[in-house]
Amino acid sequence: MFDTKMVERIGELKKERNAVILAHNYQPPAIQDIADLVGDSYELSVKASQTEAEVIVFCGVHFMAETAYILAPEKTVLLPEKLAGCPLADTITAEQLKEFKQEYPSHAVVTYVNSSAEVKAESYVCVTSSNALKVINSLETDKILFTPDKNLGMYLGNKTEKEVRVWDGYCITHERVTVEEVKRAREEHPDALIIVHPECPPEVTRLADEALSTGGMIRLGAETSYDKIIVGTEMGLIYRLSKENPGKEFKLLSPGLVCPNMKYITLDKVVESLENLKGQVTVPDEIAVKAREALERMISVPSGD
Ligand code: CIZ
Repeated sequence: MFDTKMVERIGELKKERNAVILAHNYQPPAIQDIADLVGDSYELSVKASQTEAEVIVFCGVHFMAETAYILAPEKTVLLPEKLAGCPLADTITAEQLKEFKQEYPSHAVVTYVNSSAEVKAESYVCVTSSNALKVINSLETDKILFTPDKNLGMYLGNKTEKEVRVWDGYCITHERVTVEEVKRAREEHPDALIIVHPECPPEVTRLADEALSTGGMIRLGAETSYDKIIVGTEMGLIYRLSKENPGKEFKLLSPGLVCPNMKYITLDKVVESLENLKGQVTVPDEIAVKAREALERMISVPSGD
């Protein structure tokens, strides 16, 4: 089927199934274009918890679909490609987190939303990069165990007065960005603003002009007076930034900023998923109940970095 036929078919199936399509900012252009909402994990979680649709097609990776199910267990949540995982989420298991907690029993566990449902269930609160600092500063305790992303955790540790101990996980895509790439971008584009994601290594975030979540990058893209912006996050965001700000130039900081997991979902997989309700994601009740508490604490703190 040609793309236009598939887009039409998706429209028909959406009506038949009473479905909503949510797509992460890192999804390929064709998927962003058919989505009802394109956003970061915070925005997509809020939408999942509030939608009146009966079916949620989640175009992203597995933990995002799981999060949608935990927040809206009465809905059918579909992930059109089951291989779409998150290597960062896989860097910690619930068992490992239990051991980490035993080592630091007086610390509160703050978990990045890029984590499994089981890990969320062992956490006090979840965060996204857009509200992590606000969440940490809102907690009564001064001692934080941050999982699983060490780079985001160290970034937050430098921004807060609190003690932040980090788990040794990282995003393989953001971890690849180097200091040399930032220096080269500065030399080649002295008139540009350089923004990076806080999942990048600390030496990279230190050299950039700003470290921001994808939601923060979208806001900055619209508001900045710079007309050239070098972007240090997954390439999918460049499409949205360029589409929403046609007068500005957005360039990818590093050719390595491609997450293969975010590219698995295609239009034909969305059609197949909606036709056959293929790729349903669920979470056992006992895990979902505890994970929901941590996610609801996250959602109660507004995003905006
Ligand atoms: O929170 C998210 O959606 C991710 C993975 C990155 C970001 O900064 O939006």
